Amino acid sequence: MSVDAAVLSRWGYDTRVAAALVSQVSGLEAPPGLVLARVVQVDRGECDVVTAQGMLRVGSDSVRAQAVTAPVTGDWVQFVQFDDSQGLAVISRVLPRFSELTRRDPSERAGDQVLAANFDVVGIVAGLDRPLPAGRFERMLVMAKDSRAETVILLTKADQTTDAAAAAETVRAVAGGVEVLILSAQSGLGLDRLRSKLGAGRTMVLLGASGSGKSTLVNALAGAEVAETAKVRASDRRGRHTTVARRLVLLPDDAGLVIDTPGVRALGLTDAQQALSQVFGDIEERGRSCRFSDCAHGAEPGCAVNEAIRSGSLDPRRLQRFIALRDEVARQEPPRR
Ligand SMILES: Nc1nc2c(ncn2[C@@H]2O[C@H](COP(=O)(O)OP(=O)(O)OP(=O)(O)O)[C@@H](O)[C@H]2O)c(=O)[nH]1
Ligand SMILES: [Mg+2]
Ligand SMILES: [Zn+2]
Repeated sequence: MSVDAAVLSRWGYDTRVAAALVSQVSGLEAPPGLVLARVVQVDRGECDVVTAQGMLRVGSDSVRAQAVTAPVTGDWVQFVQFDDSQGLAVISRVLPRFSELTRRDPSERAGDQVLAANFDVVGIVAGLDRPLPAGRFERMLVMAKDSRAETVILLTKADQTTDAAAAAETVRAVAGGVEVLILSAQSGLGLDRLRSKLGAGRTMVLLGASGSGKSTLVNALAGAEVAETAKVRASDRRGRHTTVARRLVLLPDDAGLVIDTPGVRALGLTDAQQALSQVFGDIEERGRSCRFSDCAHGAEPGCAVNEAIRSGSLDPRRLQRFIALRDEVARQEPPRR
């Protein structure tokens, strides 16, 4: 490992990044003196990146640059280091990602939006100070599974409820085997278990509604106020969209890295067919016994899924949520050729 790589390993440099580095540029001569960096934050066409020499601001103009992909938080990139007088260095390559969190653009005008890249774990955060809507979990679970990283559900603010264990059971019922942790940033409950999901060079991205407690968890892990937090509205427990940018935070003592994200307003889904079957594997399993192999589990005769509902072994609301998500995914997928 080069000296630079050794320094950057705290920031997540590992064999996957090394492989991505050499897998690059077929036919394209790599310019000499490329600097390797990880994107900490993207801000209006510029990026804060970390190199072996420290933090730096570089351009992310993907038109001027050869980069075909727009860099996002967590990306590994390379840029040409100019002599200081030449102004802002511009990223010339974004390395292939080993994981990415994607949502459909809420305005529906642009295509998919990549929220973060190159993380090992997705932490789906929900606050126990408010009701836990199963539909929202399933939606976030599909996104998380689609990202190619490990998933964990983080039920935080356990100090705000009298029965955290019961809430966790409700979530486990839709979580399809995903680990559910009960946490409190206030009392410190569960934080050691959360830390064990991280560790040197490992990155976790936090996903969840505004006010669910993501930034507070980042601060608890960091042991310092590194992220801004704000009270939720007392009237309806809704958050205030306090965090405005996705930011990669290096935890002290080589405890790993966390990407804090703003509360997502609209969670679109993308190319999520496979992830959908993971989250709703039980429905798919039952569907194999339907009379028609392409049964949509609507009014078809001999539908094993609807039979499971009649017999009480499947929650009809779960089937409704499955159908809604399945149809949403189908609308987004390009027609099969
Ligand atoms: N009692 C208690 N309050 C918490 C806990 N975690 C977070 N909070 C409070 O919940 C509120 C919202 O927390 P944030 O961390 O700002 O939420 P967020 O998910 O980052 O929200 P956005 O940045 O808007 O997406 C703050 O007032 C926190 O103090 C907890 O474990 N216990
Ligand atoms: Mg926040
Ligand atoms: Zn069926």
